[in-house]
Amino acid sequence: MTHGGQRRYGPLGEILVIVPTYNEVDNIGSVVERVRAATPAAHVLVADDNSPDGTGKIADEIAGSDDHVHVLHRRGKEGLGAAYLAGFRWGLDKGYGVLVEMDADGSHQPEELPRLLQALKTADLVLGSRWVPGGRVVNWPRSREYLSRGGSLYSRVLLDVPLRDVTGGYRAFRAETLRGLTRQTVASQGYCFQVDLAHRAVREGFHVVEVPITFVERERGDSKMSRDIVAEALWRVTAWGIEGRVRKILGRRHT
Ligand SMILES: Nc1nc2c(ncn2[C@@H]2O[C@H](COP(=O)(O)OP(=O)(O)O)[C@@H](O)[C@H]2O)c(=O)[nH]1
Ligand SMILES: [Mg+2]
Repeated sequence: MTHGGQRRYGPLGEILVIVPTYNEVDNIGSVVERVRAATPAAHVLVADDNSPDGTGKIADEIAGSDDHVHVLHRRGKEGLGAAYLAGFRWGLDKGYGVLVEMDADGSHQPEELPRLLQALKTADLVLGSRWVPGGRVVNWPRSREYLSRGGSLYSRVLLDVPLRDVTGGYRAFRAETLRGLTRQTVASQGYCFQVDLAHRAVREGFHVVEVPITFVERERGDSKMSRDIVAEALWRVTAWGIEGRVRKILGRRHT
């Protein structure tokens, strides 16, 4: 358990960048190439949910000629959360010291990864943040910006999480942080997975740092955001909020 400040942090160890993919055939080559150029020592794991467009096959081809690139083939589309959990397990089993989350569509710029890793030297978890000073979003429709800002605000208020960008998916975890966060089952499937992990990190007392990023909306392929994903996030965050409040009230009664 950590409380920021005085704590001494160990060396980071080997880095694994996990890129979940579902139908990213036009993006996967470029994102892997950019990660390899920006952080040559890091390994990349593509976690593909058997994309019908052949993303997994392209990833295999890249992995065939680069020993720093790996592919995790999953049976079918099970959501972002499940793909990341499988990727984390793969990386933790192999002994990586840092596990990074990064979208395949170029929204999370690999060139900013060194800054996230620098911040992780004195943190347990680093969040790439669009909503801290210096952070920004390029080419997003208003509707998406409202949804994202609203989602973060709702999560912050309901869950008492002192973070600006709670829903973002560009993050760097120390392996020991991740082990602590996934000790209890993570049921979140869609994008509320990100809220779930941030909330757990704060609750467990981990030192979480937000680093400004420039998020660039995808130019190729389609977003997988859907009504179901928003609905899942809304009900789960609301349920966690109520649960937290009930716990507090019961806790007070006992004292
Ligand atoms: N493996 C896997 N990846 C997914 C799934 N849903 C989304 N992704 C990936 O997660 C990342 C973020 O999704 P995206 O559609 O760009 O969401 P948006 O940026 O919020 O519109 C992309 O790399 C997607 O390919 C899924 O069910 N399984
Ligand atoms: Mg995207």
